[in-house]
Amino acid sequence: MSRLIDKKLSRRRFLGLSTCTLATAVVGSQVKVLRALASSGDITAPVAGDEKNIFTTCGMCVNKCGVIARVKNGVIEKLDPNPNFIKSRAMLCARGNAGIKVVYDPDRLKYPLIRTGARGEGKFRRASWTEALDLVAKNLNEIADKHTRAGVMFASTEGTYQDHFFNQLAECFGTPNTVRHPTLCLSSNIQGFSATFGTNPTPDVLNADYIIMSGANRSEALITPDSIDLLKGDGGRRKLIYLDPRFTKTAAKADKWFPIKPGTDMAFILAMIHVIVTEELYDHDYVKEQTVGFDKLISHIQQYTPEWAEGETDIHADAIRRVAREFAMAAPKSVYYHGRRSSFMSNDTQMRRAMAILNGIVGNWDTKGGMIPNSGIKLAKHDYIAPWYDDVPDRIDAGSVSFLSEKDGSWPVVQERVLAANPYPIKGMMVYKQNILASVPDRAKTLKMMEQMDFICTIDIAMSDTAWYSDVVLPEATYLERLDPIESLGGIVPVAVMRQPCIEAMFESKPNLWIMQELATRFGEEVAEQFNFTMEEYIQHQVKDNPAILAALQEKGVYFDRTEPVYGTTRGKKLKTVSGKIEIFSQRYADKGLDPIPVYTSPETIPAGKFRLLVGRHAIFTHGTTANNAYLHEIMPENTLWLNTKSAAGQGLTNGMLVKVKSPVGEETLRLEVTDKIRPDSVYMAHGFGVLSKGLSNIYGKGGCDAALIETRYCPISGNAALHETLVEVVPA
Ligand SMILES: Nc1nc2c(c(=O)[nH]1)N[C@H]1C(S)=C(S)[C@@H](COP(=O)(O)OP(=O)(O)OC[C@H]3O[C@@H](n4cnc5c(=O)[nH]c(N)nc54)[C@H](O)[C@@H]3O)O[C@H]1N2
Ligand SMILES: Nc1nc2c(c(=O)[nH]1)N[C@H]1C(S)=C(S)[C@@H](COP(=O)(O)OP(=O)(O)OC[C@H]3O[C@@H](n4cnc5c(=O)[nH]c(N)nc54)[C@H](O)[C@@H]3O)O[C@H]1N2
Ligand code: SF4
Ligand SMILES: [Mo]
Repeated sequence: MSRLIDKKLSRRRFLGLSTCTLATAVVGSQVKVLRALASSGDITAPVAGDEKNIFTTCGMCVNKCGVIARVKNGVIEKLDPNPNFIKSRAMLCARGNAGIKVVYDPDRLKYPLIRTGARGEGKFRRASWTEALDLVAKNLNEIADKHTRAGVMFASTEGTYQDHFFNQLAECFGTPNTVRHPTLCLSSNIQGFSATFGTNPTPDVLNADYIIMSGANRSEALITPDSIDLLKGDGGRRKLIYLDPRFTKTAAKADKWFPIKPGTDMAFILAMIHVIVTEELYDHDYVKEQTVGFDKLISHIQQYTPEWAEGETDIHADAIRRVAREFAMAAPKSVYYHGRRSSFMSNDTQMRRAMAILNGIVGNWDTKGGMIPNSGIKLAKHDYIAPWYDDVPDRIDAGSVSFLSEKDGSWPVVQERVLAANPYPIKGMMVYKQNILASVPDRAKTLKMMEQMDFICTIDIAMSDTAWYSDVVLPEATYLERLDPIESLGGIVPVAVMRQPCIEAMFESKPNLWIMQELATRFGEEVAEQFNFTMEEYIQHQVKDNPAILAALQEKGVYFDRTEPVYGTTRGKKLKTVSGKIEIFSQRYADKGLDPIPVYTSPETIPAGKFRLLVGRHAIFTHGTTANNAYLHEIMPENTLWLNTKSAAGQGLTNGMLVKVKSPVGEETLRLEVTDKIRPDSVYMAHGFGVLSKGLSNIYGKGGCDAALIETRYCPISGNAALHETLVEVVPA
């Protein structure tokens, strides 16, 4: 954020602007963008008559798989996987296939809406874009006048660079308060691995002989290519060890499933390190040359014996020893897979550090079958100059956690501080592609936070709960109707993708860039200037140093510069840590008063009659977003509460009955699923039901909402929400 760092430095960063050619003032209408696209050449390849096959990119989840849209007479008839798309191994999952129902959904947002009733009552009237945008600008400017520009926050989740424009608008508007999704998802993971390796690497799933996966349900929580590579034939060579309190689809595919006690993964890992160190199974040369702090680790892990860990994890000491030995024997083609979401417990960053250290000492860094630093496809950046406002204070969550991302902030901290107006009030909120009432812990608290706002505007494609509680709702064109920027998807084999409009945007929906440009003009000339380009120009600029990228996207729907991994480029070289080596002992952590080597603390004991609430993915849904999709809804019309057979019997609860789940912050009613697929001390529910919005007509009134039950807790190092620290009671409804 420009004004958070030194003014001169930020100006220097923005000097790049002078080198990029921006066209004269064009606030392109979407039609204009489409025309520009058509005139730029054969981005779409017509098949016959009015039939077209259009390469584009799935927008149903973070993976961004390659899609071929079959379009006939202006109607998308089918979505197929793009066989050229190496990242997803030419796969399109259930959600990807159901994407058509996002476009042709009677529930989709069609027109700008302005609230007429009380907040949450769901009374809106249709408005013109001009009226709605004028109202947004008027309100945000008024709030800025009263409370400085920091009085407005911008909340968003990533898309194919769409949220970059949103965050650019935030910066140009002049607020430091951007809150993005990482602290609801993976920020402690990134922090823990970066503190150790200087970067967050990707496990080489395809080539590893031994994979330990804990807290990552890759057969349901799909991450490409890992989900597919995990199941790929390896001649029976690869072993998968899986730790999860639930018997998931990944557990079903694993060689060994350990129903670990939730929140105790660090004990398992430290005990593995204990075995590997005391039995001298680590990579001696690698540890000596490429790591710092191993000597301190030796004394540190003496206390963490497998027998001790058995008491914590409920995994037999002999099994821990066996897994540790097998892991070390298979190295360097063995990985402790660290996954993505890290929002489990408030010690999550240190738990991820333990994972990273374990990987580090067996020498699997940047070698086939090990932990590989990500690479990406280089795209030219568009720079801009954000106007400067001297009265704007620091972020509202500044100083709250040890390593706060200036761009992303910490959602749980922001929620609490906005509510307390500490250290200053935030009275306006812009939301883009984020459903905070379903994804930020403690829905009642988030509602209170929203209630104290003078103005809320949400840009979405559906009437999410967050949109339902907004004052102005703006309809974005869906991903199949938009031209989105090129995005580099980093990984072991990186690819670049782009979204192309398959049909013209329906109703009055508009792409994000258009909405941002219209708001920018309302925030003044200086801001408008920063948005003075068409999407086509933006894309052309992205590929200015490598036009082959756009050509490949047009011809094959994907760009890649290699199909095979390249290993060892960083081996023996300085890593991006302070010491240049793998940091088993982190001086940076010590300097901040944090444990320099992870220290274990037990999770809270669960009293009789209570259960730990676990949340997690479902293969056919994306977060709280797709449950209302007509095709997907048919497969799973509501969520259930998983409860172990013995626990249910103990409480007189039976399969299929309606139960009340009570937590310290909320109460939800849903149907009980009695099952042996979960530990007796835990319950689980899928995300995405129990909605407040009547605008989600398929699922309104069905199932329960996990966010309504989860308490606000977070990791003090990364600011990541801890989603699994809440204990609940289950009683008949
Ligand atoms: N189908 C589908 N795929 C997705 C997504 C989606 O919404 N739908 N979302 C994407 C996103 S944004 C993310 S972040 C990833 C998330 O990917 P993952 O992190 O792999 O998925 P989750 O299901 O959130 O959590 C993984 C598992 O952790 C288990 N678990 C809970 N507590 C513990 C514990 O203490 N220890 C251990 N070892 N396990 C525990 C849960 O039971 C769950 O099965 O998925 C991505 N892929
Ligand atoms: N209780 C609970 N909370 C969680 C999780 C959980 O499992 N349970 N998971 C956590 C994780 S890992 C993550 S990543 C976060 C995700 O949480 P969020 O960041 O809030 O993301 P989603 O829930 O996917 O909500 C995305 C919103 O964007 C809208 N949308 C979809 N496509 C478009 C589009 O093209 N344009 C626009 N403008 N809007 C669009 C959807 O309708 C939806 O309202 O949630 C976290 N929070
Ligand atoms: S994993 Fe499924 S939903 Fe996600 S991008 Fe790929 S096809 Fe789309
Ligand atoms: Mo996530």
